[in-house]
Amino acid sequence: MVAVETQRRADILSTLGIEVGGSVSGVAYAGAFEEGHGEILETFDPTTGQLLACVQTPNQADYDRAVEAAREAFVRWRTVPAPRRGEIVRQLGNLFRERKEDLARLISLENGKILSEARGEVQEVIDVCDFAVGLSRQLYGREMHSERAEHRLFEQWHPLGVVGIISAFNFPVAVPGWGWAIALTCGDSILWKPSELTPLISIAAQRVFQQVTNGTEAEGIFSLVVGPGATTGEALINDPRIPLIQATGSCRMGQRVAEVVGKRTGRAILELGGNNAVIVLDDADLDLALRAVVFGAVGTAGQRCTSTRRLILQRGIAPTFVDRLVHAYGSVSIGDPLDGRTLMGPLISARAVDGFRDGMDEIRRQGGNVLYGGRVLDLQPGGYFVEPTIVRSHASMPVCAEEIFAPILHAFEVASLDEAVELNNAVPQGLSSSLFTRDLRAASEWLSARGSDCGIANVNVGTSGAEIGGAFGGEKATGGGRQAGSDAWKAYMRRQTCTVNYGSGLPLAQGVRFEVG
Ligand code: UN1
Repeated sequence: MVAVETQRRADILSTLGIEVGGSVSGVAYAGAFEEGHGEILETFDPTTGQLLACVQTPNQADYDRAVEAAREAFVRWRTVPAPRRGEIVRQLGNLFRERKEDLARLISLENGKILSEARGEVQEVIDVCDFAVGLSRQLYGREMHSERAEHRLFEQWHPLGVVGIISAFNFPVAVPGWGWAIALTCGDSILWKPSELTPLISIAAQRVFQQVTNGTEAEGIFSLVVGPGATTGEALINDPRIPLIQATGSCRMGQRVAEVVGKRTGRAILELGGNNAVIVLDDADLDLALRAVVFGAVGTAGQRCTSTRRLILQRGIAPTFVDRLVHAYGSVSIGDPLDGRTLMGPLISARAVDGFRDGMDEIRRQGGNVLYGGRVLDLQPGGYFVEPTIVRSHASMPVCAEEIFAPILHAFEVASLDEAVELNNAVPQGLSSSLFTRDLRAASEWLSARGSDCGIANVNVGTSGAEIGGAFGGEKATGGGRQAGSDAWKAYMRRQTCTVNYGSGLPLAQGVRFEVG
């Protein structure tokens, strides 16, 4: 039985102005929350299974008003100079800084991730805001040399429009935060459809936005539509008023988004499932590798898109490493995510527990040998707890190609780096990957064109916990999108190539002659 503090839960909700089981609107636009006339959505505490609150969602008319408001806000916002937009993002980052602790507690409560990770998640928003402030003075275009005399040729970047953000429960503010911070700096406005499983966190974030932007030139640039994927999500992806959709979630969801947005020739930034592997070579620093694997596989209860799902061990160290890993798993404290001693909280929902159970059945059926865990836990009545699990698997098991969103780690043995790379690349997904070695040649091979085929390839660093400064995303079934740092901002803007003739002749490009009369 976990000790769960009921009073603490009520206190966390009261910072949102909500009583346990109370009702709250999930619809906000033009700087205010409005009544939502769609179905009522219930949100639960994954630690106890208890109802936290009832959330009003939009019907079609509410949704339309939200999109129109976002469009109007965009038309104003796009003419505000980018450094002034950056100033608003700076203030947003500062308010997230001030509110870090209470937002982290709310994340921990509604999502179930441990407090330290929840704090890290808010920090990720703060970091990306800081990044975006600098970016607001660096939305550089290039100037090329024209082949024609007395001509200038250059490109520039303009705001794109309303950005639709569809986010997942597992990073309820950090990943959508990559989108807001960058898109706002780029002069776009936001229409955000968060996960149905974590609506309260998005409502709290919307309040932060309103606190910063209301009464400024940024008023109304954030709109929130909490609603089911089948209605609100579908409305968003089908909507030609939304030129860009940033979507995070399962490969299946992403395929649907790609299909619908592609059909209307909109733009989509997709960040979908991962099936991330850590390779440990015989010469690796095993202490380092062990810590990275435990954090990657057990952290966030295996519910990151970057979670370590496959462990590829070179034969020489495989038995020792597995022994040490099993031992380490034995000391993982599972329980209330709001308790500072807990390392692993619950899964997000009863459905996620079913996914774990079904996944384990399938793994056993296909010949996987459970080395640790594998069971659903009855730690707290109504809570969604499972054991962190290690399985000795065979590469030929079809289930190893799937992303089961739970703390299940498949361990494989290989003879060589070549074999390990082949196995790493043999799954449909291509998000994150890591190699542990002390050998420069092996590391360079891993990062070469014939090495890892993933969007993220690390050396002596685990698969999860990327910094915001790099572009984040993956290849193949992971969707190909990039978010957060580096030059990911370019996807949130409209590129324009301009030619200016400051002479009195009209030379044609490519030497074409076309004389009239
Ligand atoms: C996700 O799980 O969707 O790299 C994103 C990480 C985090 C982001 C994860 N910074 O693990």
